[in-house]
Amino acid sequence: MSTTLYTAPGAAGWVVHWLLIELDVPHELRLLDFAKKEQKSPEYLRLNPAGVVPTLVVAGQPMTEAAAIVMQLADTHPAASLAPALATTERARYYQWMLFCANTLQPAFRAWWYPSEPAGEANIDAVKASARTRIEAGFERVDAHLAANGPYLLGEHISTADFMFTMLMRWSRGMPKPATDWPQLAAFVARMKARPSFRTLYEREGLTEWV
Ligand SMILES: N[C@@H](CCC(=O)N[C@@H](CS)C(=O)NCC(=O)O)C(=O)O
Repeated sequence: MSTTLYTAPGAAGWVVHWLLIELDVPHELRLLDFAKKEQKSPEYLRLNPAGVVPTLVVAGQPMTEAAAIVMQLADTHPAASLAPALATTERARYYQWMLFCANTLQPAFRAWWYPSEPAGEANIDAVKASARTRIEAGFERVDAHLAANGPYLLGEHISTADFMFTMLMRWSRGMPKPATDWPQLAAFVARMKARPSFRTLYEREGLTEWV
């Protein structure tokens, strides 16, 4: 079954790429060049009409939305136990943290990185200030959660939510208060970075920051 990931270095496909490596899924990597607007090319828009990355094409079927893709990868590779069993309390918590990442934190990062989108160039400062407040509140919440319920978001068992959250932490590295300023988050990410797949991911995307 052929698998192709379209992403850009360090972008939202980072978590998908990381899980493909972690799960040992053979795949082809297509790194798009944002400077050349390759994510807006007619060929790519046929796969992902929003013109964003990632897109994962499995056996000819394109799938978009990073969080949805990683949940699907966990379910289709059950031996790795990266998602709890259906209809359990743990599964409910898993949905909660995945959606917290995708629905609460990730849009705040989109606003931080693309601040003219919500309300034009004139409101960039207000949009960034609001994004920063929301991101820091999210980190505060997870830091307290890990202190009480860690070491991972679901407790003892690692899940795709931890990989997703690590990506969001990484995106804060140049912000006024990066995620690693919170002690539990710093300890958490040190564990995630120690995974051999993390190093491979960095090599394949050609990344050097936040190692
Ligand atoms: N909700 C989407 C958001 C994806 C997204 O915003 N990707 C950014 C990179 S992190 C992108 O492709 N930006 C290029 C653009 O908007 O033109 C997902 O999670 O897949």
